[in-house]
Amino acid sequence: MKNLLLYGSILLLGVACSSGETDQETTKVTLSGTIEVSQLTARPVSQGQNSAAYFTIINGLKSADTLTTMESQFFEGAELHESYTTEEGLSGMRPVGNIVIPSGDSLVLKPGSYHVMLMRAKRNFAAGDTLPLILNFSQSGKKSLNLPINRF
Ligand SMILES: [Cu+2]
Repeated sequence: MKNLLLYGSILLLGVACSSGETDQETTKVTLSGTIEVSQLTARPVSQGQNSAAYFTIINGLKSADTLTTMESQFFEGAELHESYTTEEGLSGMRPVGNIVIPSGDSLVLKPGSYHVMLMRAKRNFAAGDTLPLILNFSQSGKKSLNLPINRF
């Protein structure tokens, strides 16, 4: 009888906790349990030249994940860059190291901001082509993307 009462109060506690969590829903995205990548696109490129890839990463995991490296079989190198403009109006870009995406947060790559710099293309990519790119995450591993080429 004593045990039954105890069990009952634990159950009640459990219910109280879970309803409390839903009230405190402050994350920007729903936790789907996966990393999702959307709004994929990349710039046209001629062999030997550089391209840039853009997309949005949504972290639907219950924990943070880190974008570590990226690779494409059709480019000699690929790295995460950030475009910047100084107070003097000078603009440029610099490599960004590993980037942490908190749980329920997103990372937007777009022109003038974060982008994947794709270096020295091994072939031409024109509008309408598809460019394969692999993203490596510390928690969720490899993510294979196919980016449609678009003019900007
Ligand atoms: Cu760049």
